[in-house]
Amino acid sequence: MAQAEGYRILHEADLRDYLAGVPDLKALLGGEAASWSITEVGDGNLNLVFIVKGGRSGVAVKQALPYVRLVGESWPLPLSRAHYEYLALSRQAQLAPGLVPALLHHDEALALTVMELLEPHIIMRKGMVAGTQYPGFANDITTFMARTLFFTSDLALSAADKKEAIADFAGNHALCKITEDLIFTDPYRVAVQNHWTVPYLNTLAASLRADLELHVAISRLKLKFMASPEALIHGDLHTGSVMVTEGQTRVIDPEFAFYGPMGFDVGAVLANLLMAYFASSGHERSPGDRRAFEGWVLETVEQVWNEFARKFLDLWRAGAAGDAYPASLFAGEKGAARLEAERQAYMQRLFADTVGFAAAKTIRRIFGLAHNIDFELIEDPRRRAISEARAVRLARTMMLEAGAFPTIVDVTAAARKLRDWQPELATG
Ligand code: SR1
Ligand code: MG
Repeated sequence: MAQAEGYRILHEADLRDYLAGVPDLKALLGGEAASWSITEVGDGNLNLVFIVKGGRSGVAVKQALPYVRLVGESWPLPLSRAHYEYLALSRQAQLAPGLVPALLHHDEALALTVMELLEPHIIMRKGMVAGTQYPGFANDITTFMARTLFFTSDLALSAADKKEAIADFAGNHALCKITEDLIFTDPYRVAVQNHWTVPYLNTLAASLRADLELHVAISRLKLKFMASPEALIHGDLHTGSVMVTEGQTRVIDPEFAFYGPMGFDVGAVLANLLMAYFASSGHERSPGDRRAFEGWVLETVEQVWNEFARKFLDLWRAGAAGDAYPASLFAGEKGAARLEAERQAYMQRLFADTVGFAAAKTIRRIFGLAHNIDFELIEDPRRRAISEARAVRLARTMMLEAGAFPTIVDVTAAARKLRDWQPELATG
């Protein structure tokens, strides 16, 4: 595979020499480079991730590979994604300080970024599989989303700045294409990379491929994803892109960032919480032993939407300097009241988008290429299929009947009803 000039895949020894050659990093790590411990820990789908520990402190190093790690060299992927990730992280650090890892160093040619080592944080998805509650998550993730989405939108930016910002991320189209294919297309057609819990979900998989109303609904969402540069979105905001302790939240991995629809990020968070909810019964050691966790998950689903909407609206009401909704068109008491009604209508549209994207994000994790450990770690395939079928049933209704979910409480009530629903499973 031809590689960009100056790029090489770093192995442990090269990385040690490389870091020792960057004076600030050498000093930060401390001690003799030869004694630094270097471990490759990447368990994501795309990149190499190293944890490096020196005599004084540690760092995390992420390097993009020229291909999709999950699949191999047969699926090339531009190294430029490291550039967009660095750009997004820099922007997010300004807009949501303390909620992303500190950036320490970036090397464009090596597609490599060195960041603060998040310790003792763990990937949130792993904690949730173990049944851990994160009481600060809803507050932190809603601050992150409200601030990054509002301040990069036309509500906060001039038209010129917004268009420049769109252009800054427009080259990240290969990553968008992954989303367009893996989320919005493949689960609904025959695709070699699709897989699901066989034989139990065979009938459900076939029904996705035959359901033209669903094909219309997912295609509308795809179009919205492709053609709605509303704000700088993270683009892959699932619970595997969040690192947590009980008290801290850090959002990582924005390599899919581009200007897209806000509901895609909010929907990703909600979908991944809902999948954790449906997977939970599959991780029970005794019947009902995770009920408290499940209650917290649904409470968090409600808080995420409600707090996000409240914070976003507060930012808008506090003074929107953007070129959308010019203040001169909404002067006086009547104007203010009309603008407030419009803000509510805006949030209602955003909620409908969020519900649709959450549904799409769920279906792709059960029938597409990239699954999640919430379901995958349920060892007994029959139990796994039951959890997955419940999640799909909710997702399908959310996608086809968004109007049946006017509020977030309608979503959590529907999820609660499906908690013990017994799906009919295929047998062959
Ligand atoms: C081929 S990449 C598969 C998935 O991994 C990333 O985390 C994104 O979710 C992407 O869709
Ligand atoms: Mg990722």
